[in-house]
Amino acid sequence: MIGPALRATICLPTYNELANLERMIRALQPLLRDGDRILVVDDDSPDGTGAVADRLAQELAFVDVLHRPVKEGLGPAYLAGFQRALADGAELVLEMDCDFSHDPADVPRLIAAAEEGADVVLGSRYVPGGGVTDWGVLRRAISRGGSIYTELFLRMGVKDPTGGFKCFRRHVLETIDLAAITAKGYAFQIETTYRAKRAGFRVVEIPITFSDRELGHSKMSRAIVLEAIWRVPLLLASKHARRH
Ligand SMILES: Nc1nc2c(ncn2[C@@H]2O[C@H](COP(=O)(O)OP(=O)(O)OP(=O)(O)O)[C@@H](O)[C@H]2O)c(=O)[nH]1
Ligand SMILES: [Mg+2]
Repeated sequence: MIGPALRATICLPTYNELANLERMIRALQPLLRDGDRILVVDDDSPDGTGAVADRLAQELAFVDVLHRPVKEGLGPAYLAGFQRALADGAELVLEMDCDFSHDPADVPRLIAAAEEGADVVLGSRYVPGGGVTDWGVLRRAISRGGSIYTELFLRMGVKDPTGGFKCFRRHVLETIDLAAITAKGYAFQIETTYRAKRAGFRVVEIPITFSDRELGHSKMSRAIVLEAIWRVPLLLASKHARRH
């Protein structure tokens, strides 16, 4: 590590994750260091996830909850979470699914890579040592195809641009124009990394193994895939992606 440990906030977006949220927070708890926090961003889940988040926040000093009134997709939920994490003084801001597709045990490796100098760390399925378990042929094809399509247009040199297990240094989020990002699904993951790259930040991929969720239901949809397909070429044209 270069310098002292950096305070991290893990943003956990939730929509109907009643079966997963408490398990996830309990799994993350022993991995946190002094000052690290978990921020649950719940979009008024009908299954009551928000109430469980409130109970956990009462019980555990390192848990915060951001309640949003309407389900707007992952992108807007993360943007609200990032603002809150930055306002609370986080030096590192992490993104992570709350369905155990991302292994909580990998969090310290993401943080370590940032502390060793990366500006953005991507948990990557498609670098040596990474992978996907449980997925059928169709999901694998969509994911690999999405990575190849993205690289074809954007040339970021990133093997897994649609992944959602990430760590940003606060300076990155302060620099890229978050307010200009309107993407909701995979396109949000691609756009944040693209803006960071275009602004000259150092993006590093570290291998992760992604497992299909065991509990609860996926919110992946055709609309999310289509959004990424039309937004990626537009990013190329976006002048706003440059550093101001
Ligand atoms: N706050 C909020 N969270 C969301 C929203 N959509 C998805 N999430 C959460 O984002 C994380 C990832 O969503 P998933 O449903 O697992 O979707 P996915 O990971 O893209 O797709 P799968 O791989 O099929 O599970 C989970 O923790 C969800 O609860 C949303 O609109 N608002
Ligand atoms: Mg998932």
